[in-house]
Amino acid sequence: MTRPTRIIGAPIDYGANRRGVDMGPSAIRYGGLAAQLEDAGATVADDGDVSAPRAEERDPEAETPSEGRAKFLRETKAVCTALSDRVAETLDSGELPLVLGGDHSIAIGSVTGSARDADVGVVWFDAHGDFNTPATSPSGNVHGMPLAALLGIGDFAGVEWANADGLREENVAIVGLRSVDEAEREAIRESEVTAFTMSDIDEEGITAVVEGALEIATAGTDGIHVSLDLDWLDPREAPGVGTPVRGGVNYREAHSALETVAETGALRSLELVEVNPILDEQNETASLATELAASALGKRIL
Ligand code: HAR
Ligand code: MN
Ligand code: MN
Ligand code: MN
Repeated sequence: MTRPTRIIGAPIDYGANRRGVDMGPSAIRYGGLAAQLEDAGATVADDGDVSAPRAEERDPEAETPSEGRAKFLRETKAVCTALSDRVAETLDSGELPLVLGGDHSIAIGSVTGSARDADVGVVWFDAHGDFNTPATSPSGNVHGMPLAALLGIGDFAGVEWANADGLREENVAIVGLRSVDEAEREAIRESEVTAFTMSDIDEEGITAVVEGALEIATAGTDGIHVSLDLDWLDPREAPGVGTPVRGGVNYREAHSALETVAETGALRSLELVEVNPILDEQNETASLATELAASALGKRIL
């Protein structure tokens, strides 16, 4: 009893330091996505990719909200605006959008689309907080900023295209956090967002933590968006990511987490981001991403 699922690729790497995640959508499709989703009982349609501005048109420092840096924000805006529309249209037609990144900046498009006409909660599986702003970012890379952008933190306040209408801080849970910049840490603390760190997972176990996160994301909302950054997993399981951080969840914990998501029946939209085929080994990170998507849609492994 799965909703029909529509795949939307967002092949961009403007938000990241290292090239390669723009090939993520191809690698994930090639890694057997459609077959996995059908195994989960889904009917699958593929929309192809949203178009991305070409590299030679790039101007890294264009259109940063105010002080600070956000590289390629103009290009990110163009892609995210198109993606947001596609996600909203997909939901309107009763299908579940499955967005393939691309770097994590595309979440600005996915979540604004998902939260356009509904109240949504977000579960953010990630090693990183993604809570920087142009003023606090040590790198200027927008993939370290999408949660702050969606919630209108700092300079992102009132940035219409990047703020998610139907998303409230108290419905956001980050899961698996283990790499966070100082200013980011402060901003997360000051917000109503809940962060579950790897230490929380050590102490309470993956099931209790994910249940806690889902409680936060489903409280008073119409459904949840799950943003799965593959660097959430330990680099031993998912080597093909641009910013690996040791000490992540293992294969079984990851599956268990996404199976717990499926059990809520509240999944509204899903995205798989930060797969970097250039750094991957035998496309294993991309195929792992397809497996985890299937788990989120209700496939059980024993
Ligand atoms: N916090 C660092 C920065 O802002 C690292 C960015 C995060 N990288 C990601 N996102 N893959 O999860 O530059
Ligand atoms: Mn991320
Ligand atoms: Mn990350
Ligand atoms: Mn808006």
